[in-house]
Amino acid sequence: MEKTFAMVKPDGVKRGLIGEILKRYENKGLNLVAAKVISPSLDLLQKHYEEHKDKPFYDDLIRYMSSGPVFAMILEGDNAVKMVRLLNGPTKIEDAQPGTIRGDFCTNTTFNIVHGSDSVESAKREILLWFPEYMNKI
Ligand code: YYY
Ligand code: MG
Repeated sequence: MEKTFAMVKPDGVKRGLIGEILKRYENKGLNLVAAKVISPSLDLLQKHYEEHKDKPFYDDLIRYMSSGPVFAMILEGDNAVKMVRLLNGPTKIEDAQPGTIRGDFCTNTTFNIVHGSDSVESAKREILLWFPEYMNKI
């Protein structure tokens, strides 16, 4: 069964949306395999967003992601990687339709409430980064 890494970002946690977001993933048929509330270290965030380190939005992104605890999850199901990204909605907020998490709960591309791995390879990398205790289980 395919696994992916997903996360409710700091504003989602602050706004009390963990339950709402998890419900959407579970309603779709994805199963929660592991979860934790964590205040990520700068080192963890820099590793997580390594691919974006030279982008103009990088500093704002790291500042935002350091602004409070996040809810980190491993979800499992058919096409889990793709399904989470469909439920999350597109990165560019103007393209996020109502019915998606980003489309329903945010107005800004940076403060976009949720993360989902973009490929099976990224999912493996991110699961090991955020859940190192999972090392022997994927
Ligand atoms: O995978 P996803 O989160 O949908 O987008 P990425 O292209 O990986 O960018 C990571 C993160 O960076 C995004 O969730 C918001 C922020 N960001 C931004 O603030 N401005 C952009 N033009 C692109 C991305
Ligand atoms: Mg991404």
